[in-house]
Amino acid sequence: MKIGLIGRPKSGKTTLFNLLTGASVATSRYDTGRAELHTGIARVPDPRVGRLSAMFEPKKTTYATFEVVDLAGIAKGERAGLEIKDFRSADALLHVVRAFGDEALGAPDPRRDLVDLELELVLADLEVVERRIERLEASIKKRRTDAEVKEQEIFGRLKTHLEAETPLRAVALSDDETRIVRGFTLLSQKPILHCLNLDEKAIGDADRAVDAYGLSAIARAPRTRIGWVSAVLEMEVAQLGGEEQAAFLTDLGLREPAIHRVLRDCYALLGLVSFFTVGDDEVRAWPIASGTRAQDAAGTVHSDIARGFIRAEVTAYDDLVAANGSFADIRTKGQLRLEGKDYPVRDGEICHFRFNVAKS
Ligand SMILES: Nc1nc2c(ncn2[C@@H]2O[C@H](COP(=O)(O)OP(=O)(O)OP(=O)(O)O)[C@@H](O)[C@H]2O)c(=O)[nH]1
Ligand SMILES: [Mg+2]
Repeated sequence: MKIGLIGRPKSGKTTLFNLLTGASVATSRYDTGRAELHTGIARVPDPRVGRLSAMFEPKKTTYATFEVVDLAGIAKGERAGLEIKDFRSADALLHVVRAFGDEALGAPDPRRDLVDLELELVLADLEVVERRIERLEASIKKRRTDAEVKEQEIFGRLKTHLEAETPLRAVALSDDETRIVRGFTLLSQKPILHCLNLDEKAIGDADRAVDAYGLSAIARAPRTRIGWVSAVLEMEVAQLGGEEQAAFLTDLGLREPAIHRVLRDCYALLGLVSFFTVGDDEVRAWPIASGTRAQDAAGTVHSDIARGFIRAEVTAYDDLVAANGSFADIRTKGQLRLEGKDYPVRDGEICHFRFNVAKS
């Protein structure tokens, strides 16, 4: 799963990309903001993984991850940059919104930037949708097929919404319709997290920022979230370790680095939850779409395990912690459940899959 960073030039996208992925790509005050694309992997902080790892002392501890792509800034009316394939295939968008003053760019106006960006997405989609409708019309004129007539009806409906400047993420589609539309990688259909990049002096009032900038209505829109970070401040936090970092965060009135929350928000925006596998070799968080069946969850571990799936042994995280990691205790207490292939695995469950190795 992949999240795409988007926003105006110099809003702090690359700074945030570096924070999310632990990379160190030059930010644009130093390089001249060439239209290059950065890709990286973000690790999702999860205290449960740390706890399990402390209990099992495995050789290896693996956190859940997702992919991040960082795009060059999109100025108003400049949509060409949105065409990049690696970006269009993102599953969700992280919109970095400048909420800090800048000598060259002036006072911030997050609400304007939000509205402008949504409009760019809508206009980009409108181009795609109109092009598709033209093609379909021409094709139907030559030879009418039910499939194309249906597609024409769907795209016609999307066009109406886009013309009313409604992002498509607010439009309900059936599974069938979703499948038909998927290949067009429509941008306004992707869930979005607008992340206010606050001035470092403003983080004391961060929780009031959404109201202060007049964004409450937008925050309630479907599949839309608003979060905040101060990218510059987080850079300082990231450079400190252990107790120094803890003391610095306390001074700021923060319980944890703000970037941790952004990472978890992105993970949730992508519709992902984690199940865990534990053992002497590895404690690991596996990302799955919320509601994934046990057999498909097994498939994320290995396709052979999905193919030879027999049962999943499932334990709740809290129960395992209470038993201090003892599966013998869990068994005696009747807290180890055997579930079949259609069982929807829930966030935080510890799974052990029983399977047959297929003989060919
Ligand atoms: N004061 C302040 N400056 C910031 C903040 N975040 C980023 N900057 C600065 O803004 C400049 C641009 O940051 P980048 O992260 O390169 O911005 P970008 O959005 O990737 O820029 P483009 O790729 O050119 O669109 C850098 O000098 C950053 O240090 C912030 O929260 N506060
Ligand atoms: Mg950049």
